[in-house]
Amino acid sequence: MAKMKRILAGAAGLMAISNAVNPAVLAAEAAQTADTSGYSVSPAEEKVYDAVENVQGSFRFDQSVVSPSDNVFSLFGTAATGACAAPDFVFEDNEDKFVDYYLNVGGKLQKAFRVPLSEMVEQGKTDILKCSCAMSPSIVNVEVTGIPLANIVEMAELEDDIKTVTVKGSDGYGISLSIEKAIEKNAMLVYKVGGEGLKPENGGPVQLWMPGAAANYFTRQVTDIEFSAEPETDVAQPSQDQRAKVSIMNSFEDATFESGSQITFEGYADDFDVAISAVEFSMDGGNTWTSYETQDVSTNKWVYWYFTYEAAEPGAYRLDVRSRTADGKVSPMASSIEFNVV
Ligand SMILES: Nc1nc2c(c(=O)[nH]1)N[C@H]1C(S)=C(S)[C@@H](COP(=O)(O)O)O[C@H]1N2
Ligand SMILES: [Mo]
Repeated sequence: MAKMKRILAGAAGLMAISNAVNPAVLAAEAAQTADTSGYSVSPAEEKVYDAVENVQGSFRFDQSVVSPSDNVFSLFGTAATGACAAPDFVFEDNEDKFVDYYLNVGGKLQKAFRVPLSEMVEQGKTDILKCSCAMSPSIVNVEVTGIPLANIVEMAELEDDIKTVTVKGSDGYGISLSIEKAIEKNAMLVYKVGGEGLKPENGGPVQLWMPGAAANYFTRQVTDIEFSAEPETDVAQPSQDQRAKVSIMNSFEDATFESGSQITFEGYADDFDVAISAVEFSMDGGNTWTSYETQDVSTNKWVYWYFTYEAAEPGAYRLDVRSRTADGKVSPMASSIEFNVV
């Protein structure tokens, strides 16, 4: 049954190719068999793809896949946009310099204190966390080591009216935030990224990481942690057009595959502190989507997905991918890749 369906789809696809030279015939055919004969993306784009309805494949995801290290270096590296713009992650093994580095903990406290970085290292925890830009598609997922901000909160012995924390960098930058929210978002004072120390001139030795919040919360070169009784502020929402991020990461040298071969597409999906609930695939220009649920995902990491598709009949194809979130948001724009089957 499934095989027969595929043959039919393939035959229709071949027809679309052979008719492509004659726009009138193609238009007439498209009107008759709009769903299976192929589709063109926009009137301006001449390319016609063969359509596969309800594309089937095998799907899996793995949240512990890390970004290639050159991606980590160039995260937010598009200075032109101004958003998330300074390459921050230049590595250096500087653990021996930690002895001289202190974080000042103060504000409305009974007694201000300093935490030596050397002491923090003893409490260090390693995890894979994401850092996602609020204004651009940039995201990295990387192994970081740091101490939970919760440890500092505990050391501070706060009075009941102290609800707000501001983690400040050497340039005075810092966003005030409810202590509860910061802890809920797993705020960490990170001193190692990708297994190596953060270089001081690039945001090290300590950077605040809060994976459920956008990158602008990631204060570089932390020097001061200030507690206050100011009213609590919630975490700012990222730009709506960056919600339900999705991207195909393959870069095929020659995207031509033999009929019958297995093609594995891969990429990420993320939505800040909202869980990704599904990754969806279309090979008929968005007429039909095949949805794969992603259950029990952590919002501290990206969702790195794999979709293996068996190349069917020869033709020109396009795969579109989008993500769906636990609160019903769908990627405003799908990520796409073209390939040919011969
Ligand atoms: N100390 C400090 N930390 C900072 C900033 C800053 O200006 N000073 N900019 C923030 C912003 S707006 C972003 S998007 C993130 C990540 O950007 P980056 O690649 O410039 O570090 O750093 C954040 N941390
Ligand atoms: Mo930013």
